[in-house]
Amino acid sequence: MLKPGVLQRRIAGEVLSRLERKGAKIVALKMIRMDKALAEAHYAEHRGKNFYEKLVEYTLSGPVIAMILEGPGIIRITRRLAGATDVNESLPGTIRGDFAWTTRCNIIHASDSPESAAREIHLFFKEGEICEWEDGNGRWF
Ligand code: FUP
Repeated sequence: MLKPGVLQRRIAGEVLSRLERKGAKIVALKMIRMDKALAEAHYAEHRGKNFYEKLVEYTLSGPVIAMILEGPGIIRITRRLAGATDVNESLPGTIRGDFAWTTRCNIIHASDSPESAAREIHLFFKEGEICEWEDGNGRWF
């Protein structure tokens, strides 16, 4: 999920391009304005932490771009491209390392396990919004 700062800063194409050029296959993509219930469900694991309220506030500060990416090892690869959560640790060359100044506004969310991916896909997408497609000869480009 590309957080509100991405559209606010006009870097949606740039961030999406990094994911795509690596080879991530987009099978669902949409721009939405999350509501409080969705933001709280999405970040339920952080409820009660000192950064939670501000995190939800940031998440609701503008539209987000939600997407489902597919590919072998996609979770690990996407999180490596995203970089470390803490902006003091995220390296140049990563999305967060290049574009995020504060940890709260760290630009991108990427599911951290197949279980959280399944949960988050269900929160953001209806079945008809997922578009499976074939990569021509079936190779992984
Ligand atoms: P990640 O899986 O990398 O998105 O990281 P977490 O699930 O641990 O954190 C979710 C979001 O909470 C982060 F993207 C930013 C925010 N956060 C803070 O604002 N402060 C913190 O100390 C930790 C996380």
